[in-house]
Amino acid sequence: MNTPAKVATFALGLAAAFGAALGVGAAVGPVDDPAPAMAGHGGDAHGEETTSAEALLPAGLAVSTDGFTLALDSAEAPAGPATPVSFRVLDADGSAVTDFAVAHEQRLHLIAVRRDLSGYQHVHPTLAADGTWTTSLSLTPGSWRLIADSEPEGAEGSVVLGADLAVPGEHSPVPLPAPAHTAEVDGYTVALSGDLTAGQETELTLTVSRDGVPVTDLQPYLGAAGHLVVLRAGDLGYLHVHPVDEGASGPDVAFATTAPAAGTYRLFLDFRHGDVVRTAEFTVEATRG
Ligand SMILES: [Cu+2]
Repeated sequence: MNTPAKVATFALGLAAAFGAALGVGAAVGPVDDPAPAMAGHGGDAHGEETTSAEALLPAGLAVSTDGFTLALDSAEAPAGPATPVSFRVLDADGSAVTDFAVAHEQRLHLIAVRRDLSGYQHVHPTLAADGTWTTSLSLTPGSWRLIADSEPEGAEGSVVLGADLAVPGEHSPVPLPAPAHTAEVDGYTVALSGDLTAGQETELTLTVSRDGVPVTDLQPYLGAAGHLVVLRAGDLGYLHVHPVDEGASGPDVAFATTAPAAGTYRLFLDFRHGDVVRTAEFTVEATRG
């Protein structure tokens, strides 16, 4: 792409982002002229600029956002197959939140993953009356990231908070597996079709089979035929993923998501069959939009 075309595309993206943020669509100005959109960077428009920039950031990168903070009871935990971990979600006053809305059948979804993207776990901690969440995690030595996805009372939707958990001990980082469109787990084969494209919502379809036979009786898990989590390699940014058809039972399960930028992402599909939840993992490269 030549430079003027790049600039025009950038301006178009910017205008679209501001249009969405302002809710004014084409009223922003001619899309081939960057000036009207750039004018938004002036003093009064600061809030809009922030909204636009945040729209390009994945969730889960901050320990505090939207007035809420993820407070781990300890920033360090021992390695082990069932290490207890506890934490609280604090509100703007520093008080532990005790009331959470249910989303995907749970009041809080906790993702735990080592910073090299190994050891992925998706668990549902238990909430005590004082606002303390507890669970147990299978931890190996290394630096872990905990991502809590919930809707605390007073929030206007889902709040995703992330915190680091250090697990002492010797370890070697696990290299990220190469990009692939199929994953094997426990005798199941999961095929991935669709791509990730920076800045564009795309549909990803995962197809589950066993011994070459499509699985058509996937059991509902968290209110859908599967639950997909997408994390960005490099910073573990967390993408929101929406099931396209919550009533699907397989073999296809479709999701829609938007990669914020080109780069490498790791996909984790949790699906339930024969009363067991399994996770299929894929490395996917998001292309430039
Ligand atoms: Cu969950």
